[in-house]
Amino acid sequence: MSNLKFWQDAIVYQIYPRSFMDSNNDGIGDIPGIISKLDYLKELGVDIIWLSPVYDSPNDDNGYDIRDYKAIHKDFGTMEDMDKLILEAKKRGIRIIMDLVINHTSDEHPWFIESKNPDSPYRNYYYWRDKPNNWTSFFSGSAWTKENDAYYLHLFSKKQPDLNFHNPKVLDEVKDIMHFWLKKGIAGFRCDVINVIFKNTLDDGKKRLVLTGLEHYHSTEGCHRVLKTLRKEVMDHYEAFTVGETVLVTTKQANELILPEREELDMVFGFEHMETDQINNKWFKTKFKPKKFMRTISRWQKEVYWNANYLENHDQPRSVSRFGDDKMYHKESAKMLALLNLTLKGTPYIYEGQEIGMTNAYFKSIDEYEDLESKRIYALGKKLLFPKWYRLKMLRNASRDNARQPMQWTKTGGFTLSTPWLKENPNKQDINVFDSRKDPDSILNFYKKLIKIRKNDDILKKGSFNDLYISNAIFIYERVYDGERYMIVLNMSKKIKRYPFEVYGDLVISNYPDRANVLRSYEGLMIKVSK
Ligand code: TEU
Ligand code: CA
Repeated sequence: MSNLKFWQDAIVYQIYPRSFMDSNNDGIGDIPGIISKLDYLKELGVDIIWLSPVYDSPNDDNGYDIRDYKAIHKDFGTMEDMDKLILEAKKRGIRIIMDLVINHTSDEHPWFIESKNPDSPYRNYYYWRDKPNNWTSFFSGSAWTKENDAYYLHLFSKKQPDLNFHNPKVLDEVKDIMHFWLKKGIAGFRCDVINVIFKNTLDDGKKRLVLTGLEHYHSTEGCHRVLKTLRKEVMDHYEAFTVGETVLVTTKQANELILPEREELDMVFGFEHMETDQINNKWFKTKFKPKKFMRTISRWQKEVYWNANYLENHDQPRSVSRFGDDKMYHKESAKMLALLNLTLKGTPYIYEGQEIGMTNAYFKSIDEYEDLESKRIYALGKKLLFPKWYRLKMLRNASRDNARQPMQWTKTGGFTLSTPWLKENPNKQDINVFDSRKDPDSILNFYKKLIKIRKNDDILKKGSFNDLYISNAIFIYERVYDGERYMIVLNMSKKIKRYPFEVYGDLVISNYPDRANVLRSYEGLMIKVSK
């Protein structure tokens, strides 16, 4: 691999627009707010912004339920604001990718409203049936809801009816939407739950603890066909890329979606490493086991053609709270995780706030949560007679609101002057952009340093990956390119550890001020090994 594509040679930063920056003080982040922070992102070294949905939506699932794919939600601004964002970003050498949510629309989308009439030409845009099957939804409960005399399928909330990709008209609509945005100059799409869009049959599924029905719609041939069409008829006409959000895929399935000769997607977000601290589903957490985690990352590094490397997004808890120690070793562990995120092979994705070490929310009451999934699971737990403290603990560990608290710009928040849509974290006092910029030793400045190193470095960008050592605490791997070699050594625990073998070379970057003959708590370093 000699010449990288622009998306292989980029740092991607995910913005969750509701929580990033509020420009008009209504408590909701917006597009002008994003524009006002472009210089900050430039300074950080961001090349591409992935924008979570900003389309018109009733916000049942914060924009992942789209009412109009060609309009901007009034909370976020106007189409002019959006055009300005694309332009202002471009001036700074930053490209924008949009979230493409095509597995489902909102139930308030005109297509769905029309489809309620059995004789409408839109009937077949969705899955309407006389009787439901036994499939269950990603948000728990049946995947079917009754409307008038029929049932419609929704893999997510009942306000997110699934589109029917057996209908060629649906595919045409999607092409049209993609052209619309690409013509505006965006650089591609993050494709929401893209590997479940094509349902083979609507037969009953094998009973499973979660997601009964999965085998009928997961990574189907029909899905591959749809992706090949979108690639050929849309994506190939632009300088743009796609990153798929692909739930429950193996490395083999990932490759089947992204290998260049397949002509489907460019890269995918795997979930396997995010599942290493859970039993069966995300609500049942186990203690974080570095060995399992690192083995999984390592396997993806070795087996997948090109990785989208991430530790956080708008659905996941904060990485420093989950894989590090957000109290005693906040700085050390956040920087160690930065090293992991930015020294792997593939395209690194950073989620807003990760670069300053924002933590989980630690809400104490159900009233503080906003996310529909959290509310549903809390109610379901009650039905199942889980005690209240336990239900709150489940949310504290795994609620999506952990990632959705407003971005912490200053000691007082700096996100809005009014009441934010979701409570701010009181630790904004200590964890915020303003203070981080001034402190040369901050997490933010560590990210900047690391990004700068990566930008001018063929070993990190193009080098091969080999794991050298994985234990319950320590992860050592190397990146090799053109006879040159980096060794990355990470202690993923607070225990002080001996080196498993001697490591020689020049220190390139480390999260401790000096080097010692042991690995200190959450120590992470990168060493250039001489030829
Ligand atoms: O997420 C898909 C998905 O399967 C999950 O990660 C998920 O929503 C959840 O955490 C289940 O436990 C995507 C989006 O990222 C998510 O925000 C949306 O809610 C979902 O699709 C539906 O569009
Ligand atoms: Ca606003």
